[in-house]
Amino acid sequence: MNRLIVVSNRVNPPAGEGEESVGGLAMALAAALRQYSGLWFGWSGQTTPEFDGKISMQTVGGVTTALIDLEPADLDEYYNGYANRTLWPLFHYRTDLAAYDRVYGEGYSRVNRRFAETLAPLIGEGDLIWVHDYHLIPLARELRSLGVKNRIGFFLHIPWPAHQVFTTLPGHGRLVEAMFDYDLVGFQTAEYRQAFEEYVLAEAGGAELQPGVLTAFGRTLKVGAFPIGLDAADFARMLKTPRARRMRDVMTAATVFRHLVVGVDRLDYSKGLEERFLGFERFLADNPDLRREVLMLQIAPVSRESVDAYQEIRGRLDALSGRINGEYSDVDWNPFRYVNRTYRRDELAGVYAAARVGLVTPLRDGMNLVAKEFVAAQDPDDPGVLILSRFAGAARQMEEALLINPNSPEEIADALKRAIAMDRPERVRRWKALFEKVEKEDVTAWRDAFVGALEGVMESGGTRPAALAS
Ligand code: GDG
Repeated sequence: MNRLIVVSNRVNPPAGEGEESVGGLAMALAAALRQYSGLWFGWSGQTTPEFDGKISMQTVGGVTTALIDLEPADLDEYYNGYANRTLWPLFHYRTDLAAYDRVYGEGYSRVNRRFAETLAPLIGEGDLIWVHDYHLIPLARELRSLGVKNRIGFFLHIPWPAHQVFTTLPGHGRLVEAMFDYDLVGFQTAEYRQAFEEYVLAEAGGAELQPGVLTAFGRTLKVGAFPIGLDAADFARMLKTPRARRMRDVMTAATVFRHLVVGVDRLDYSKGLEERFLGFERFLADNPDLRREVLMLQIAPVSRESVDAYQEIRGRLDALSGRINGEYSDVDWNPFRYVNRTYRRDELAGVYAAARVGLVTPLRDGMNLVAKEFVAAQDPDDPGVLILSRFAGAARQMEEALLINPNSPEEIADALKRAIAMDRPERVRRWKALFEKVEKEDVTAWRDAFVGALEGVMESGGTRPAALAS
């Protein structure tokens, strides 16, 4: 087996039992690497006054990590700048929030070069390199310029936007050209892959040589859809822990004679939280007879606080949750609980287990692992109902959920009513179909499919240009 080198912006191996960091990517990568002899390379999350290329290596939770510090300007221009103020909003269709600044682009290139220069000496012959997410799109280009000839794959965790949206990015051609220095590029769904192909064909003068093999910029590239999944076995183990059970019991006791509706999201404008709150408000307004029968709990730990759009949405959510409780609370009862704390993963599992409805309504989402966690946590004999946005990548696999348009408060309100009224046989039937997929299409299947495809690049004759093939 070849050694696997995973590269991502942040490296967050599990700190301890149940204490993994918030964010789908971190969850998935820790799980994927645990069973692989390999290395996880990336930013430590710390800054240093002057970049020195120093690598700190350690082994945590069975995973070997190689961490570098970045300069404060890197943090501003690369991370908070190009990654989170330009690419993130744009790829989530928020062109209104996307900021374009030459300094951001320069920071992005500089940090990708720094990653490449520090990583290159660690790469051995035959190592497979797997780069993750939108922070590091040009990394293969930088590595190739340093003479690295290994197979390099890239996986995009967020959506690939439609052609018309993507072309609003200044310098879009350069970004896509850099992607052709990978051997394999993976997307969460076939829809994102198709959007990428459409761009290559329409905008870059490329062609499809055969299904899943594109040519453009004088190079060829393999592309594929690899839907990410949960570490289903670990999640099942966690559900049985005393902490998870206790949390389930606490939440069950707190909702006697009431149904718990739960949402769990990083506090991000792509997650559709405002629209969800409005949908719940509409449900309360439309259904006076059901008001006392539900409690909605929204867990939303804050993220990316130094980006202004995140501070603004936080303010709006505080106001909305206050308005809903102000309007509908009674002396002995309130309908809505909104918390910004971060919970342990085992505690979250317990919360999901106690819930009758999982409300997952992102406006755009590459995949969405919360939808899968909710399904994995349900009691097979009396499962809850998943309400899922049709704009989450997960909707492509999870058709048995109640699929809704998250922009419509009416659709959210109607789906809540339907979920609460749904009889047990229908809940069991829907849940079974969903659970089978969550279990089977898990993080191991995802990793094996991607790494297998990357390994296959050379074996099938190589799709890299002759000049680069080793
Ligand atoms: C990106 C893509 C894609 C949430 N609150 C707490 C907590 N979480 C955990 C959830 C879940 C994870 O964070 C969030 O994962 P998502 O998949 O929903 O979303 P992103 O963070 O935006 O991840 C996404 C993913 O990458 C993987 O490819 O699915 O589309 O945007 O696991 O449970 N975890 C803890 N405490 C919390 O309070 N411990």
